[in-house]
Amino acid sequence: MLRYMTAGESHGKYLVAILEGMVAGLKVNPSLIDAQLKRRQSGYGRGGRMAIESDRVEIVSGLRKGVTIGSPITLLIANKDHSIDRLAPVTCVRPGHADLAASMKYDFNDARSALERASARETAARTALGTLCRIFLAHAGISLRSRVVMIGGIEVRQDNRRLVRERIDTARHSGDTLGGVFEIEATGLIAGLGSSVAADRKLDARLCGALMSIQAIKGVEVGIGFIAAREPGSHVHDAIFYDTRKGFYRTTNNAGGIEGGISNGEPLMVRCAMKPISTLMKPLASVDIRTKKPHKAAAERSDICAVEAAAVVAEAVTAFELANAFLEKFGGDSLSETLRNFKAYRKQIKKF
Ligand code: EPS
Repeated sequence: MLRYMTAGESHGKYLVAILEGMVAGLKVNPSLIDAQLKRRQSGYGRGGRMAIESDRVEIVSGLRKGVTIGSPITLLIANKDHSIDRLAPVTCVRPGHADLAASMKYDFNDARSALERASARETAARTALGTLCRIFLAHAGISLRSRVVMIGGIEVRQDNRRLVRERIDTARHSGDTLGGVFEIEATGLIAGLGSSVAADRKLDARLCGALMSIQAIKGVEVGIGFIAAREPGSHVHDAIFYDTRKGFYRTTNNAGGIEGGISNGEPLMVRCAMKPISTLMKPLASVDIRTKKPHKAAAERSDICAVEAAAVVAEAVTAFELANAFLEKFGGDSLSETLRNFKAYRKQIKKF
């Protein structure tokens, strides 16, 4: 079993991730993690913070000579802006952010203490640990990618990038923010990851829960998702074919690669809906939590649109869930043992 924990505040000294359960014998090239951290910092519409930070990972445990040794792996990302103790209090809580509910929950009269951890800055830590999982998955031929499908109501295509940028610029000039939809695809999966018998081990349930845990994600669908609800079964389910060379295959993938809570060998297709960033430069009405008087919500440095970044985070989060499901199925304490088990199962599937 793989598990992780992250720690760190948006303007604290470090973001930290501890990954436990990764097999021994995995060679880790930190520059692969840095490349994903850089991708996470990019995208049109990011705020001033991204010009300050140049996220890089430092691995301080779990490796010997660049290779995992089975012990917990600790990943650190230093914050250049670590001004947490100097930052002004936030009392005019932002609608949409954790500010009000988390201040009530933890009994803070300064929402700064709540928002520092709730911030999407935490996703840098998850991107780092997810990339480690991705390095592991590559050994089994599994790869992941993502695509932004829609931003602020405009479908994103190769030929309309300018239009999308203009939409983001318009939002910026009017003190507003934008959300969107992105898609994650994982290929190279074998049938049988997850569970068709235990609710808490269903691959779709775990994936959707994990993706919903990414800041600002409000909806997740697998395959054609909500569209399946309005179409007849004959248009929804993917017919099954057999060929002696290819084995079992489909010509459609409306199920998004998961049937009955387990991978079916087709590409995994998941879509996420992200709400607009909740910090508005033209703030909504709110209330000062100290005076209880009406006051515009706080407006501090933030992004206009971070959908491209969220897609990178979602790749990493998906990689963790797939690596976890993979290790659950094939077990093993070393990479060679896990791959041996995997190859034996692959042989069994080929003969089926
Ligand atoms: C983020 C860093 C943050 C924000 C953003 C994500 O930096 P700062 O708050 O210092 O400007 O840009 O956080 C939020 C959108 C949020 O709501 O907290 C990052 O590294 O991704």
